[in-house]
Amino acid sequence: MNMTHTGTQEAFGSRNLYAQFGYGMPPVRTGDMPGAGWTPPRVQHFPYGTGPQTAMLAPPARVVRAVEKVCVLGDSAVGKTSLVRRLAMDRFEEEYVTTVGANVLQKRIRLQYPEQGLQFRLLLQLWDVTGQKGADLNPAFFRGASGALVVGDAQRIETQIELWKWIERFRRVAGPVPVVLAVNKTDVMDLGAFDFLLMDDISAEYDCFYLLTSARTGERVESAFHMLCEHLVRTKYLNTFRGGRAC
Ligand SMILES: Nc1nc2c(ncn2[C@@H]2O[C@H](COP(=O)(O)OP(=O)(O)OP(=O)(O)O)[C@@H](O)[C@H]2O)c(=O)[nH]1
Ligand SMILES: [Mg+2]
Repeated sequence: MNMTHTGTQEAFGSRNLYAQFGYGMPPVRTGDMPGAGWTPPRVQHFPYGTGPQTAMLAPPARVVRAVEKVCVLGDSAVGKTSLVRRLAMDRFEEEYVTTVGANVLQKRIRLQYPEQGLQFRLLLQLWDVTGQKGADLNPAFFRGASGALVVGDAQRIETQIELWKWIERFRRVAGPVPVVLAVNKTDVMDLGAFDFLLMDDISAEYDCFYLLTSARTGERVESAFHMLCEHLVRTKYLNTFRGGRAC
């Protein structure tokens, strides 16, 4: 194939093509050296996104901002307040002060979806709801929630058995929105008080995942909330997640 008379080579000269695209200089032959009257070739400017240098860059992501209510539920003293405090303030307290009613803290979370060219900036309103199931538990705490983190205690099997009741109580008011389960206090985990099969069953029954967390060490606390936000965005905005079943 004759490569000597292509338009590109006529415009730039083969040596300058090498220099422009960073391939290094070709072997210099004496006959190629510019003599008197040689002028440097014009540099070609490509419009943004059309040239060989920029063809591989992804376009900038479109930003979607949203405020989402997320509930944190589970039996008394499983560590709900501690998980929310760890996420929002990166702090942990040994002292147990039970929550009366509900407390609300906020946390900003960003999620990238390069395939869709979207970036989600969520302002999470974290509703840390009391674990007391008596008159204190107001269904208004769950109303309008986009998802929930339902928490059990790795040292107390009875709090894990109760998880499904919390999911049902929650979805009866909030609808079939995403739920993530957290079995908390893995730093002091008692393997005799933890049942993998039970957790597998509840997760399968209610279409959710579970994680083992520790509010004390911070282990998987961000992952648990991130996973919940992932499901939330996929169901509510991208429509690519199979949401949990209504109860
Ligand atoms: N070792 C250990 N202790 C924890 C962890 N998370 C919470 N705790 C302790 O467990 C106790 C109860 O924690 P809270 O976060 O107040 O529990 P809660 O679920 O909000 O309780 P209620 O508000 O009464 O429903 C406190 O003494 C915490 O310090 C953990 O990951 N590891
Ligand atoms: Mg609390």
